[in-house]
Amino acid sequence: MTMTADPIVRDAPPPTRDLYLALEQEFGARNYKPFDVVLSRGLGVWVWDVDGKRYLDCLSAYSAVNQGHCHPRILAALTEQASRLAITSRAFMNDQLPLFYKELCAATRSHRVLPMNSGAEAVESAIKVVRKWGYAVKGVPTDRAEVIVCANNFHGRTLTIVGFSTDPTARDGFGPFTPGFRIVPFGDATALEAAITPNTVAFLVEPIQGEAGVILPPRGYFKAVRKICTRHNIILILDEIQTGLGRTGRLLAEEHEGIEADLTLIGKALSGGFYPVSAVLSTDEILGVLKPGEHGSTFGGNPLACAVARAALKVLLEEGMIENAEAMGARFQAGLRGIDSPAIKEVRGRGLMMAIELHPEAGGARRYCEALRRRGVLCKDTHDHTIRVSPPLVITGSEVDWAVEQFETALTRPEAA
Ligand code: IF1
Repeated sequence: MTMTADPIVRDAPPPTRDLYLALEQEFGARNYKPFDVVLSRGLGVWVWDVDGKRYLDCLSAYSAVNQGHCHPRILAALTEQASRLAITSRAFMNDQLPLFYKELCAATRSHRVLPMNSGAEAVESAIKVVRKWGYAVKGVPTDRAEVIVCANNFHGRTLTIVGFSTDPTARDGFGPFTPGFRIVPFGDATALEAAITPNTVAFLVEPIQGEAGVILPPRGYFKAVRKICTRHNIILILDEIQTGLGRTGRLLAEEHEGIEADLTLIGKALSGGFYPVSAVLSTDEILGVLKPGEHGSTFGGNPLACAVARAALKVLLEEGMIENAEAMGARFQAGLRGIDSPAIKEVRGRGLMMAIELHPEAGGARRYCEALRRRGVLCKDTHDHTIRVSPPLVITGSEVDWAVEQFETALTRPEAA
């Protein structure tokens, strides 16, 4: 590989915004089209770019910084542990993982935890576990296990996962794919029951479909889903990687539905945004099918990840962030619903997981996100016409009110924004 000379001369003045953009253009894979804002600092709900401009972060790294950027207590746990012991491999035990297990099981009423790193890894691990449960416990013939998923799902970017995506952008050009998945409409319990065969081992679903545009389930849907899964002895997997850890105003979004999953996936804010930490939460019967040597990961359950996650969970529970998400979500949604703009088709949300769907004639959500950026608010569009709105759960009432004013200007006078 021929390397070019170091583009950033070490004793030169700090690079300019344009140099950062040029370097990314020259050396980076182009799998994203980011807004051309170059961030360099974050604290709480605020982030600053390299020119010193401040923004209110209404994306929260897709709900990875529910606790706010650079939360001091999580940072302290990170630096203390990193100065003592970072990783041991799972060939040996460490003094953080058992405590992580205990505290996470207590908070989520789970019996067992499988620690992983990325959300997609947790999803992949769950698919391996439920297939093995199907063969070892349910008696499904080997290699015949089926998992049901929903149309418009988003569960990550690995090959198995994109193989059951219904988004052509996510799956086209990456085949062949993993077999053993059936797709049903989200929100339709009758369609779910009709798709079940004797080989079905699990139903994998998001409590609220995030990437699809914050699509809430019909009232009673998950109560019906819970009954169907129990009746047919199939595992209900709730992917709470985005909806979990306070985002919707509850620790887990399932609480709004009055049900309990058989297996729950969490990630993102499990580390407060400091480190990739994910987990598969379930029961002895289900996670008990994994025997030593059958599954693992170099970094899964490492002491640094566990120390960070223990602190992230602690501050989430101790600092009233979940209750704040409920209260500030109601205030934010009321403010957005009060905006009189012909561009707005619908405001959706639960807690601080929100979205503004625009009419197609409005000209596309990215245009309004650009206007918001000029007003000092960072948002992300999804599927052309929807603006996702998900600030950190530490947002205050006055910050919500200020943000709503910027949305009002951007959505009524985008050219003036
Ligand atoms: C990107 C989307 C959100 C997730 C749910 C599993 C995962 C995710 C419900 C996988 C990850 C991320 C991926 C990230 C952007 C973001 C995203 F826009 F892609 F779809 F949030 F909606 N389950 N979502 O939301 O977790 O492996 O990423 O840790 O791919 O750009 P991961």
